[in-house]
Amino acid sequence: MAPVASENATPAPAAPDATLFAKKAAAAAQVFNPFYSPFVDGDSENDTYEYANYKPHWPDVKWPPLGEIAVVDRAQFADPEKKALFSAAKSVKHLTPALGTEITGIDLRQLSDKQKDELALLVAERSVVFFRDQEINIREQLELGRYWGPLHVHATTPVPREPGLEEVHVVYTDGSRRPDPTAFSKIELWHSDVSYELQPPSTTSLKLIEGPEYGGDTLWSSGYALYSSFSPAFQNYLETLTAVHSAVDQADGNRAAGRPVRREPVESIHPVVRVHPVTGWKSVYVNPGFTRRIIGLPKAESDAILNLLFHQLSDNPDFQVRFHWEKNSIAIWDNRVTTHSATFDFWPHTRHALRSTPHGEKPTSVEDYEKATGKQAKDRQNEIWKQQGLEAAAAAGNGASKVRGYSD
Ligand SMILES: O=C(O)CCC(=O)C(=O)O
Ligand SMILES: [Fe+2]
Repeated sequence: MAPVASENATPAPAAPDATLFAKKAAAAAQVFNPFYSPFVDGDSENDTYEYANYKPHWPDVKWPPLGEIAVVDRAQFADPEKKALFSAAKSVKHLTPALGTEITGIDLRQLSDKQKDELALLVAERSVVFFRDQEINIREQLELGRYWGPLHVHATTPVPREPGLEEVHVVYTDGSRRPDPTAFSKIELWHSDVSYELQPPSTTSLKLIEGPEYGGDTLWSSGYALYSSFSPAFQNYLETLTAVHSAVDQADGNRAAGRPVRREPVESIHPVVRVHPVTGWKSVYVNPGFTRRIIGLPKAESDAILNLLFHQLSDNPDFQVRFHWEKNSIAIWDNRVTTHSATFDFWPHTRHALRSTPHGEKPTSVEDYEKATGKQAKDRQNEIWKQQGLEAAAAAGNGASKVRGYSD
């Protein structure tokens, strides 16, 4: 079945095809807003699809609120050179200067604890790390996630039909629903997972188990790079701010779609700039999906600042990496220092992925990090320039030359 748009582009047939029109009408009626997982009717008995047991399911259950959870960041135990991980790999390739590294020659089922610690550190530094051809199954993927932190269970997004997998977040769309561009804008799809929680996620993994040959890419944007991009005075100002992250709209959307909300929605106040506990680097921690306002500022100022941050993270390709998935690709990202957004250009193909989501620490402001550790929080870009023997100010330009070259 071809997308409706391209069918419309072809010349009309001599005689109207009633079946085709009926199909088009049905498809047009069954649209979805990707901000909320599309409802797929659960006919589990007659489903011959290979991964039918991992198709989305919304159990009608109630869970208590989440309390504080003890977490230990495994990356702090890692060899900074990551020799155990890198010596086992066939290749380690950085994809952009800001973020994203692809590793080949590693089977994620075979990692030693030492290698898992090093991988957590690599993810903290490079923000997202990709692997292909991974046979790891969802229970093993959960175990790997659990090594990095206690697993989050989502209040609204689907879990697999198969019982006992409530810690899995299912990503699933197929030809029965078409993304509805009237229901969402691209910018609002950028998010950091469940950032409204008191202890939002850290080293998160998503494995694609079925997907289109092309399309359905995911983009990540670096909060470290976003921080580094601003002037020192604006960086200092952002470091003084906190913002509200809210689960309310997500819960309301689910209720409106007739689906259960398993845990009542929460709102949390997090620092606008958080420090990664292991790298010590500063990262802008707001996202269009869940960050609603900056505390204590006039609304116009809060809106203007959030608008700038949201537009920069979603518009600026220098902060981003884009990954094309293949079946059995897995991405592991640090939700503390990135935002991400999927593309929805692959209808009517099926795309199906499973996520394991460890809790991280309560986000730490620059002030709290420096008080607690006695260390100075760092700007990642400055640290890289220093390693390269460059003065940060010189590398950033000292303002002497304002010629705007635009060469083609
Ligand atoms: O579909 C994707 O690529 C990403 C979906 C998503 O945002 C997630 O699983 O966290
Ligand atoms: Fe996400």
